[in-house]
Amino acid sequence: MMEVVKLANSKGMELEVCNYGATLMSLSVPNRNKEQVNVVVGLPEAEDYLDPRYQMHNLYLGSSVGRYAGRISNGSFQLEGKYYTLEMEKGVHLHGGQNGFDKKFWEVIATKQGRNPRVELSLLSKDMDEGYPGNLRVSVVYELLESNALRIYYTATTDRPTVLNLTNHAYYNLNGAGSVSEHYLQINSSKLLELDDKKVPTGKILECSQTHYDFLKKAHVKKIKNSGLDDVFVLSQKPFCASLTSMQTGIHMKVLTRQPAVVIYTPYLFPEMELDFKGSTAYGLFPAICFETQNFPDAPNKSHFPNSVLRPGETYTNETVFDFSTCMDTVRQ
Ligand code: FUC
Repeated sequence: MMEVVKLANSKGMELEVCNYGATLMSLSVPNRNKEQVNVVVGLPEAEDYLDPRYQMHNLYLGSSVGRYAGRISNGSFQLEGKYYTLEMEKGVHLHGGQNGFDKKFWEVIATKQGRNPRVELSLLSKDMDEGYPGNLRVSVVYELLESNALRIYYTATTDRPTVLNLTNHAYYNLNGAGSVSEHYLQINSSKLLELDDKKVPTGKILECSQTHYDFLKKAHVKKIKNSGLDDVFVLSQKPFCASLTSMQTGIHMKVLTRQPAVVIYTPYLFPEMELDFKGSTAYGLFPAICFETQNFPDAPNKSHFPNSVLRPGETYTNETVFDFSTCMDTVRQ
């Protein structure tokens, strides 16, 4: 059954989460004039996420992605001497498969209103779900901190060794509409993964300075030519991962995490002729940007990448904080 939980802190921040895909449907934060702006792209109603006209586009709007976020080469991996095959499309397995965590009904297990309001959702992914071994118990907490930050905290445990990579797939636009082209972006990374033509990591790590993906210094998102970013940045100076600033609304967002990487994704266009967005919002070219904090894609097949195996008795964690503030007229450092 579909459930929607709304949370609000005392500083004017509000969110909506639905249990289908443990999806972040909206996130309102105050702009520099204290007016509310929804900075996360969503659909009008929770039921709209079930609509095949939405699902056919594989957008993962605000979804919790798993069991393995990102791509796994040849749709297979080996673990403890056993070979596992996963669902595959065009030669790769993506975001946990056809029926990944984004398409499951999670259970709302606790909601707390008041100061630092939070909601916790849980999911049991059964042994061999989408081809992955082990009964995996996953939980996500969405918490609004009184400092005007959203904390997203994933944990998981298993009864058999498995591979795992969880992330949230929210698309941010700090103007609440239009394009993020004029937003300032900073990425605290000097290295990114080389990708092949299927967007699978080759195993090689490149220096950002050798590419036009150098965002160590703040620059407009529109600095990226062609079709935008869909890239894996290696995070080595934690927890500061990235920041995004809109001079139009004065909203500044900082992303903080201890994950090994962030996939930054700027879609070129949304299918606006076919889909209605929350608030009947109109978007443009480069409508939004995702910060998918996570392990390296294809780590199950690359032994020199960070460990992606979870064993019985261990607890997987991914904690990411999206911290909001406003600035008057200058670019925040
Ligand atoms: C990101 C990208 C993919 C995909 C998806 C919707 O994670 O890496 O290319 O398009 O999101």
